[in-house]
Amino acid sequence: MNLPPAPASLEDRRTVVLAGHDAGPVAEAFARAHGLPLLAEPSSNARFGPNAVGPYRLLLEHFGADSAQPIERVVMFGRPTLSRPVAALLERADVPSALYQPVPVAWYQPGRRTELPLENLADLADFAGRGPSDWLDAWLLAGAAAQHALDVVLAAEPAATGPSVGALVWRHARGQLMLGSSNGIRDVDLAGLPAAEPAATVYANRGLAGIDGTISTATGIALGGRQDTTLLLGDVTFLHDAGGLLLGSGEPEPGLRIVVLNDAGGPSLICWSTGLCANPDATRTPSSGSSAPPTPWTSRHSPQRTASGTAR
Ligand SMILES: Cc1ncc(C[n+]2csc(CCOP(=O)(O)OP(=O)(O)O)c2C)c(N)n1
Repeated sequence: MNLPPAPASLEDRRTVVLAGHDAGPVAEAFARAHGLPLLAEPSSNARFGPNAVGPYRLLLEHFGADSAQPIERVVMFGRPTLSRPVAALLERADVPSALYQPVPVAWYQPGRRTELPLENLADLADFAGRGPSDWLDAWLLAGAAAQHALDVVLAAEPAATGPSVGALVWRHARGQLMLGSSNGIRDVDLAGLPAAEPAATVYANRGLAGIDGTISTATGIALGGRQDTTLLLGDVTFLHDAGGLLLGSGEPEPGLRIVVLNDAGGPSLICWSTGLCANPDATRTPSSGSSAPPTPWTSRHSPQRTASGTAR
């Protein structure tokens, strides 16, 4: 998708494009047309292209109020749900934000959210302005440095970690990709390198981020989409819906690859039961989390292996 380049008459503004769940490729096209950095969650289906900054979550402070280049405005597509730094940015009264909302969405309740809803791209363009010449470059440079630092940390960790598995799944998934709650999708948000073009259509249960029926949902997506489908999910979510692996006789076998991040039940459960993880972004580093190192179990969804709880 392409949009016409932003007219030169628009104001120069240090705006960021935030693409939350279900934003769609229009967010990428908008960022490109306006020369703005694109901060895109994995299930935005906009995490690609030359303006996308993968580890953006680590950089919001770098472009914070006291920095040399503070963020001035936020243009939002879809619903961001994944990280506290993003929530904190949206809460800032000194950074106006607007939401592209061509049709009403259930989660946007006027009076309860601060973003200005705008129905058309022309109004959004006026709000966003154009990125000053060094704005996008500053983000891309900082993004490359953060990605390099992340790669070094992940490479130094001999065991599989959530972010390292998430990055691999993101890189290799083709067709359709479903990302489970709660850390699977966050690991990809942190470590999944944006590609030039989208390689897979991404699905996730956001909003309440339910773990119910994750395997069943991915099975339906695989069968309905008739494409190779990958599901990344945590061990608790996997066990919670293990019944979803069962296929009745005569039911078609989905082309579903399941990657389970086995971290022995943590860290969400550890956070909840101990209250120690008030800031998951600070506590879930590649080398922290539960006491057991995560082990990815991968399996092709197969009816022969389902009933006995397989997927080793
Ligand atoms: C139906 C439902 N019940 C409870 C929750 C709360 N919840 C969110 S994540 C989670 C545990 C997920 O654990 P796991 O699958 O191991 O993933 P990880 O936390 O390791 O990413 C639970 C119980 C939920 N999201 N949905």
